[in-house]
Amino acid sequence: MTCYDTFTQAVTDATNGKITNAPRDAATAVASKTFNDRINAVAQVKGRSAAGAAATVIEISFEHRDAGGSSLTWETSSGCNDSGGVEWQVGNVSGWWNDRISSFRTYARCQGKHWEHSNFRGASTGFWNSTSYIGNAMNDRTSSIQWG
Ligand SMILES: [Ca+2]
Ligand SMILES: [Ca+2]
Repeated sequence: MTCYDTFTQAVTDATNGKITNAPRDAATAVASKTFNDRINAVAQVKGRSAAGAAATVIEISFEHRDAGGSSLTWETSSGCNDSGGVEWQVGNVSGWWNDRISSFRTYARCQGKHWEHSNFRGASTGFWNSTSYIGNAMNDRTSSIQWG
């Protein structure tokens, strides 16, 4: 996990330089259709390999509701497909981000399912594209995530 001074820098790194002019503020960025479309546009479609491909952003998680506070950008080598099942997962959201997430937005045809405990146990959200508030049952409780 890497910390960045600005969201712009985080996105530049996450996309391997494909997007270098994202807004400095993550909340502004994810509210922008232009930004969201560009993140999706540079995503690699799962199953198609591309040498030197950009890293694909599959979710941006936020500390507070309404895309507020600190942000965490989840990147993978490709996005999700529409065939069901789980394409990506993280079994342990460790460190400062454990039990912090209050809102999120997904990209690259992925939907995110947030779990209360590590290794996909306890309460969970559904597979959601985006939420301005993860709900009282899951607020500040995410400890693992699946994307499909
Ligand atoms: Ca929070
Ligand atoms: Ca938890």
